[in-house]
Amino acid sequence: MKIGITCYPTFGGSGVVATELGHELAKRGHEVHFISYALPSRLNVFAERVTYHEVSVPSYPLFQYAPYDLALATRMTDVALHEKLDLIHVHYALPHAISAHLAREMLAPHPLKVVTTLHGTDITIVGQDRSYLPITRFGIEKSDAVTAVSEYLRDVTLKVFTPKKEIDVVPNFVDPERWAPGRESAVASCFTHGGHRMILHVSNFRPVKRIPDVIEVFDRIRKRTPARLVMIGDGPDRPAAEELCRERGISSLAHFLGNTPAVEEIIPAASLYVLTSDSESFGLSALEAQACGVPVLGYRAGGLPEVVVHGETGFLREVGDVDGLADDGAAVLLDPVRGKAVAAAARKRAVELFNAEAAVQKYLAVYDRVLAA
Ligand code: GMT
Repeated sequence: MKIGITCYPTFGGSGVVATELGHELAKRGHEVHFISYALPSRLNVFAERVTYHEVSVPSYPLFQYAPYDLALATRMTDVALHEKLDLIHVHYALPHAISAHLAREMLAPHPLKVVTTLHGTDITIVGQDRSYLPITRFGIEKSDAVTAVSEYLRDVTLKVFTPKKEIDVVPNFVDPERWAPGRESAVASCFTHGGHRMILHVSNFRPVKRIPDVIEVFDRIRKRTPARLVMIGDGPDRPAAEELCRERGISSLAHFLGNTPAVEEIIPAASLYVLTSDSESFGLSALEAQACGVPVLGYRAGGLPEVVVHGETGFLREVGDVDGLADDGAAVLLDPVRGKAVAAAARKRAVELFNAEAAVQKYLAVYDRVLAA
């Protein structure tokens, strides 16, 4: 099969999922063409059967906002025609599903199928803005197939957008060999020396992540057992988070690493992973942590309960219950037998339920269905 993939290339779960899917499809003999405005951060352009096509968006004095969606549709058309794509799989509805629809219209009667994967805020936040809701619904309805990364996201989509469309759920996945216990690099040990336990958070530091809650949870745990906080990623709420650490007098225990590559070499050294988002359609980083045998502390919100099983692979509390999360976290750190059991269960469930093979087969079944239609 010849598949075009469009995603946001920067740090973020939807681009990561799209990139990993592309690699997995290429490994299985399919030809994959990435179409985006920059090289996706995890894309290996040297992999066999993987090609990257950049979208250039020329500026012009009349354009206050250069129309990326049109430049993308044009590049999709060009790639589809010359590389003979069977379908385009877009990740994140806006504007990708609309651009793909435009490309298909421009190519007609040459056929091009469009598959759209909904990831999160394309449905829960930005897609619900009045300026975008009707066109998000249009993009969903015009797609030949639509998938969502969790049951939760599918249900929200059906309720809010009431599309005349079936939505398949294909949960996100991990490569269980790459995300595995014991794969930490020597560098990670600088956070655990002196008997400190590493408490980890990875995100884009946006309000939805409730970054102050991560620090509150950490501050409570470190009073009960020696610990260090490692914060990976960057975004608008990082300066306030650093300020909060200074106010609490815990700056020397809190390490803000920014957008660090090779996170899989740090996660296995952590004892707990904290993800305190108040809305998370899936929580890919929580899955990656569990695959590395790291229990997750998080809120019972969005699709996270589909990823983390309370009391088994991690701990979930109501949004804002930092005391409860700190109690759960400290309890598991102070009881090594329990800690090992939760870590093992986290790894086992991640590998069994969210492995790449299962997800790729589900996506291939969707592709086969739309191509046969
Ligand atoms: O929807 C977003 O905010 C962006 C998106 C991303 O690119 O990181 O995140 C969403 O997609 C991820 C991959 O499917 C999910 O793991 C995240 O939970 C989801 N983010 C939210 O729902 C806030």
